[in-house]
Amino acid sequence: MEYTIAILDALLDVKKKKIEAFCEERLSNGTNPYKIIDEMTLGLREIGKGYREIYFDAELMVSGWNAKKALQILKPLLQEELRVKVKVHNKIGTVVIGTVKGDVHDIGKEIVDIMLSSEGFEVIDLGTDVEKEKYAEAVRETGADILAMSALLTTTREYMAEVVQYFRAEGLKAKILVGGGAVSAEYAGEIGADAYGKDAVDAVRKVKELLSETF
Ligand code: B12
Repeated sequence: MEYTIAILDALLDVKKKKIEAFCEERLSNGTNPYKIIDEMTLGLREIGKGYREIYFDAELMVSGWNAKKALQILKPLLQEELRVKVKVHNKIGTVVIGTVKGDVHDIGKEIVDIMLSSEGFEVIDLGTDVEKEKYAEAVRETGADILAMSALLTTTREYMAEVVQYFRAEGLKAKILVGGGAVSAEYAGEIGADAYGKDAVDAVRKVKELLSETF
């Protein structure tokens, strides 16, 4: 799937009006909200590709704002599906999620949160710029099975290694899943994380795999 001119236009609209119309137009054509999120992700990546050549900090900020607005519109629709699924599944596992210290990118993390919740997992979202002690505290308090960390910057992904070491040193048993634009399967292996997820669908698959290893 390719990014579309329509999503680029909506994401880059400084008046922040087009994104709503974009979502409404797609929804009225019967497009699944998940598909709209996919289209938006491709648009954001395209903007990222042109960063410092075609697009600059202002465009990054506007696209981030518009993407969050779209998630606000789409989340309740996804939660409708969620309610139906959760009834079927009951509680099947708890995941603590957060973007690592120094990193404020949270759109991808939110999509992962939505997807995991819609599969019936309980998700505790710690937000962005999360320190290792806070991850550990949340895992201890909730008895979470999985810690999921996101990083979009090559400079902040290094903190994931610190969190993994801290969890092991503290004897925390939660499995550690990592993802985000700055992370790869190879990097996940290097830092001793238990799994890597390349997107939100893969995140759900990996969480299920990790849980089946646990029980
Ligand atoms: C929007 C944006 C911003 C917004 C973020 C708004 C927000 N609320 O998130 C703002 C303006 C704040 C921003 C700031 C900066 N940004 Co920025 N940003 C982007 C941009 C264009 C889109 C990010 C995004 O939302 N992508 C879409 C989401 C859906 O994709 P995703 O996060 O990768 O998530 C998917 C998967 O990775 C996965 N996933 C994500 N998290 C997790 C977690 C787990 C556990 C799992 C399993 C999976 C998973 O699932 C998601 C869904 O499929 C990217 C470009 C890009 N290629 O992504 C640059 C980008 C990430 N930014 C970049 C930079 C440099 C910056 C700044 C340093 C710029 C500056 N000069 O200040 C600052 C840093 C601020 C900070 N301290 O964090 C660089 C990073 C380069 C690098 N490799 O280090 C990028 C790649 C742009 C570029 N090409 O240079 N940015």
